[in-house]
Amino acid sequence: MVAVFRVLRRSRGAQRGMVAVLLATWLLAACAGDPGPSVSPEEVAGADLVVVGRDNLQWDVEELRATEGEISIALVCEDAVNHNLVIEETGDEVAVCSPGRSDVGTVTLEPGSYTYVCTVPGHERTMRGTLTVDPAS
Ligand SMILES: [Cu+2]
Repeated sequence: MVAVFRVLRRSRGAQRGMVAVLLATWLLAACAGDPGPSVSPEEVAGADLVVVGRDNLQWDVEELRATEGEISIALVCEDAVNHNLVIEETGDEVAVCSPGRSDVGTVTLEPGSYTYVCTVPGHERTMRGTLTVDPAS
């Protein structure tokens, strides 16, 4: 584990910093023996889209764009609240996360405008974003 942090300390750039933060969160969660699913920081970084759910019941980003077909979406529960990510128009629950954990799921969408919401009770009013799906060129 020391070797991992030594490598991270030498890393440069915001993206590597983000991966380091996610990795640290994942290691802490793993060490705590928390139940529930979580995916590695590499899987989060490899998703087509990444959405963070915050304790103030807001998404970190409210406008996303993707290309039609199978779209992978990573959901990160940054703080102390559970969230999920549901495509309102199709009813697909793409991902679910518990505090400090993350999840990656896929959904297949045709071109159009969709709303991604968290349907945890009390969250749906403020946790709403727009996903624009473009046709494949
Ligand atoms: Cu939520």
